[in-house]
Order: sequence, then C-alpha cells, then structure tokens
Amino acid sequence: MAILDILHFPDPRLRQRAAEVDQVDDQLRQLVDDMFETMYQAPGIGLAATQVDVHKRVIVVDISKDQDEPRVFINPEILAGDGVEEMDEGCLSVPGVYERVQRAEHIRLRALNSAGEVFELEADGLLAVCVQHEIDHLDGKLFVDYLSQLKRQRIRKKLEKQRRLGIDDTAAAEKHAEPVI
Ligand code: K1U
Ligand code: ZN
Repeated sequence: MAILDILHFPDPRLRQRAAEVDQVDDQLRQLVDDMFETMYQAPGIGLAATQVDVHKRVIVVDISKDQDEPRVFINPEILAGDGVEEMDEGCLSVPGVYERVQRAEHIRLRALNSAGEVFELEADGLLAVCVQHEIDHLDGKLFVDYLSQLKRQRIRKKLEKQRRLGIDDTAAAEKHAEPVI
C-alpha cells in the first residue's frame, strides 16, 4: 500500500478527462487500495484517480464515521438524477475551502466493482453528492467551477499563498483558514 500525492487546484492535470477502464486486474486493485489509503489518511470521504494523477475512471468513497464502509466505482455512470440538494462541499485538491454547491438530490448509477462485475445503486444525501463530486473529477471538473469567477480567483490566490507558506494538506490548511468572501 502507498500514500499517493494529491494534485492541487489550479494544476492543469486536474482538467484531464479520465479514460474508461477496460480491464479490472490486480494492478487496478492495487491502485484502488492505494487510493483508499490516501483518502483515509487525508482524511476525506471520497477520492478520484484524477486527483492522484492517474487518468482512469476510478473513484473510491467512504462516508461512514468509522471509515469502515469502503465503496469502489469503476467506470461510474449516472443513469438518472432528480431533486436538488445544496450542501457545503470540500475537496482534497482545494484544501481548506468549503463552499455551497447544488447537485441532484437522488441519483441512480451503474459501475463496475473491484471484481469487474456490473452493479447499480440508488444514492441520496451525502453519498449522492460525493459520487457526483468524484465523477466531476473524472471529467476534469472541480466544485469551484460552480462558483463565480471572482470567488474562484480568490480561492486560487488563497491556495497560492498557502503553497508559499508551505501549507500543503487539508489539516494544515484548516488550521490557517481564512474565509474566502
Ligand atoms: O474529492 C475530494 O476531494 C474529496 C472530498 C469529497 C467531498 C466532500 C464533501 C462534499 C462532496 C465531496 C472530501 O472528502 S473533502 C473532506 C471532507 O469532506 C471530510 C473530511 C473528513 C471527515 C469528513 C469530511
Ligand atoms: Zn474533490
């Protein structure tokens, strides 16, 4: 197992569209294990392969308090979505920033599991929001794209300042948090 480096906004590699996985093999399962280790250590409730500079359609999610409900989605597809949910979102690639975003409240999705089998799932609440946020990463989209250009610019400056000060993870960023108005 390994802790992988997480790319930070505005790194252009976060804008790359991830490719479909054509074979679920031991190498891919190793990537999934490393992504879980990286997500749990951050800590976060989701992680997309794009964020660790691997451009394959793989996401991991665990919204449980005890980090004991790991979920893997390979080639995830949203089949349907309805309702509107507004939630404060964070992102391991935008450390220390939380902003309100609107998404579908309820989704139905299809994906492959780590054995390469197709499954379908209905999700709502935090799970639905987190899965939509992660699928956006696979498409090169970040939650800051839903904000105004002015807010995005302020976030970019805040992250540049954090980098200059050597603050490069979520925990450290939260200690030095200043609001983005
Ligand atoms: O994709 C990511 O960068 C992970 C991100 C997922 C996410 C959070 C909130 C709404 C939508 C998607 C995070 O995990 S940010 C950190 C976070 O939310 C958290 C960390 C520890 C405990 C609980 C939450
Ligand atoms: Zn994110």
